[in-house]
Amino acid sequence: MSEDEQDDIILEELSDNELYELMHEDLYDGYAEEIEEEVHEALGRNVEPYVILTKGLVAGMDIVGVDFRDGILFVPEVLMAAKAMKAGMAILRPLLAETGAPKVGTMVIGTVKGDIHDIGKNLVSMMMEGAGFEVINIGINNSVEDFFAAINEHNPDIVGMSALLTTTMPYMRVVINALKEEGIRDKITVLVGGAPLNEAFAEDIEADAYCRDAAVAVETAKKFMDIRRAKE
Ligand code: B1M
Repeated sequence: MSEDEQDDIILEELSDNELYELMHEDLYDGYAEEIEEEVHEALGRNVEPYVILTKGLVAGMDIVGVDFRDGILFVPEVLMAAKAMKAGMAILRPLLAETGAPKVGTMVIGTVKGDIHDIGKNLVSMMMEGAGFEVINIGINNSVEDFFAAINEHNPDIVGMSALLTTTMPYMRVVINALKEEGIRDKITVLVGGAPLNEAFAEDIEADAYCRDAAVAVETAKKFMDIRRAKE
């Protein structure tokens, strides 16, 4: 959509579904300011932040992903889309985190070495905070040493690893093997996620569980916390 066409749109006149479709288009075009306005519009209608996140932002990013795969979009355009996505997420983050839930546990989460994708990991991080976890998000491109530095400092119940590339997912095994060598594997629950992973891979590298999306990550983390508490 051109900027002129964009100017003609009156957000208040759109139905919720039309608003989500507009968000998909604006995410695709990398229009961060428009995304911010649309997120505010949806919030003004009392739409749940999680619904805006999934129906507006995540669904829009899925479309970007398909066209990136098919060679219709290239890295600079996808970076713009990612920037717009982050602008929307920044508005939703405090709302998703402000549930006032008591602290459930502590999680260190990072994207593994060689991988700079962080949107999904940040989303998991936001949702975990919203569910009452203390989350230490160590960012992207993390080596074994980076994970260990965070583990030693924060003594987490859970370590979460994210990988979006088939070339970086094997690094998760390197981290898990290092935990075993240090003798701390049994003390930490390891959850893994990212688009190219699946349950069989998680089992193969001896992670505790694969999490398909952020909601599953929260459910799984809570389940493992219950098991840990029962053993205490
Ligand atoms: Co990249 N990229 N990218 N990219 N990129 C993918 C992953 C790709 C599938 C695109 C494609 O071809 N269709 C493809 C990988 C192919 C493969 O490995 N088989 C790819 C490629 C090839 C590349 C480059 C190599 C491209 C190049 O340079 N030629 C390059 C690699 C850079 C690097 O990492 N070294 C690259 C670069 C980039 C950008 C920088 C432009 C940008 C990243 C920006 C950023 O993250 N700040 C980017 C993006 C945005 C994507 C796509 C389009 C979208 C990823 C995303 O944010 N999805 C992606 C296509 C796709 O995945 N469909 C693609 C939205 C997000 C909400 O979902 O990340 O899956 P996702 O997270 C979900 C779940 O997976 C899960 O929960 C999240 C929320 O529900 N989850 C976890 C994720 N992590 C978890 C951790 C957990 C639990 C659950 O821990 C407990």
